[in-house]
Amino acid sequence: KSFHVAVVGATGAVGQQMLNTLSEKNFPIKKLSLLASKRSAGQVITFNGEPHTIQEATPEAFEGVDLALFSAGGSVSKALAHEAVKRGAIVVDNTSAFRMDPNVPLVVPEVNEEDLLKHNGIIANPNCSTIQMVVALQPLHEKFGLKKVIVSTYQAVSGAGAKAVEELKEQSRAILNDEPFEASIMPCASDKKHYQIAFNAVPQIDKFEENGYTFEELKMMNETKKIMHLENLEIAATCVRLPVETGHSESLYAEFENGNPSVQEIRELLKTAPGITLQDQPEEQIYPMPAIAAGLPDVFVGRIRKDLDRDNAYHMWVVSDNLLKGAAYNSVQIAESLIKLNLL
Ligand code: A2P
Ligand code: 11C
Repeated sequence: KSFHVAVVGATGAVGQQMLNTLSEKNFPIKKLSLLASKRSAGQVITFNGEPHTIQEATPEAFEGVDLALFSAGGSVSKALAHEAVKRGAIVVDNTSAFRMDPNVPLVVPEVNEEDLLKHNGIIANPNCSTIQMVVALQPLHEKFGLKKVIVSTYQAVSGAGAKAVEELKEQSRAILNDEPFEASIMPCASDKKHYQIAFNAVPQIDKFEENGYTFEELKMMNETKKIMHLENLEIAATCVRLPVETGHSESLYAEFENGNPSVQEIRELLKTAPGITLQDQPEEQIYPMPAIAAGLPDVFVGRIRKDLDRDNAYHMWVVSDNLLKGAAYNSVQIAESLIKLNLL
């Protein structure tokens, strides 16, 4: 069986990785529709050696589509996802548009694949920084019962799109050449002020909400509860942008309800857990880093330590490619799970 697949936002940072992942996984594609804004219509993109012309994303562009992978921003998803479903497609949406909708499963296959069984046409792909965290937490939760999480992130600019990567590169060049520069995208294109990202660390990702948290922080907190089915989890996030091109890093503090495993027990559990590569040999200076994780689909975990004051608490460092497991790779995995469960 093969499928008519549409990629919405095919010219973007995530869209490009969707195409790479579909190709690398040899996803069964009968026909491919590459959709983007009117600006890109007519542009040609090569997929598996074949030229494909970009079309404007319109409701009619979804005629005959079986699977639509959306990554063109929340407003595009809100305008077009239902149009695609109406025409018979299953939508895997990479934006935050539908993630907290109770009728929409929010899925990381290693954690809650079975939630796909309840889908109503749209499946949401979680935020990148949430995905890598829940992949690392789920095997520990299954054994020890997760009680509390405190996470601080060190996020790459590609999470904010292709233009943000350009801004980092241009600013870096300008600063190294002692030339003037302007910040026009980071930390958040739609917010009032913009700050330098090159040679900086910015504690704002997305806009601030009234409670003082940013939307990115709230996404991590709310999405984790939904994906792991842990409504009462105690969780707090602080999200920071760094001048890294690709690969989000996270410092995680996790407290458990049952037992106080040794670091070695935790390592053994994570070593065999799906989607995880353990890189934890401090004596050899082996630990995860974005420069090594970028381009790879796994979630990398290291620096596992017991808290020195609390027996049931642990610290660890989690790194993953935000465009792959954080976005495109997870979306294609969702599509593969749909096939496996006979839902596509
Ligand atoms: P385009 O290149 O035509 O602007 P990124 O996250 O890297 O910024 O990419 C955003 C993606 O979303 C791009 O593929 C972009 O296409 C697409 N996009 C932006 N606005 C629209 C729109 N109104 N309709 C369809 N696609 C859009
Ligand atoms: C970032 N996490 O790194 C954001 C990007 O909700 O899918 C992903 C936004 C989202 O900027």
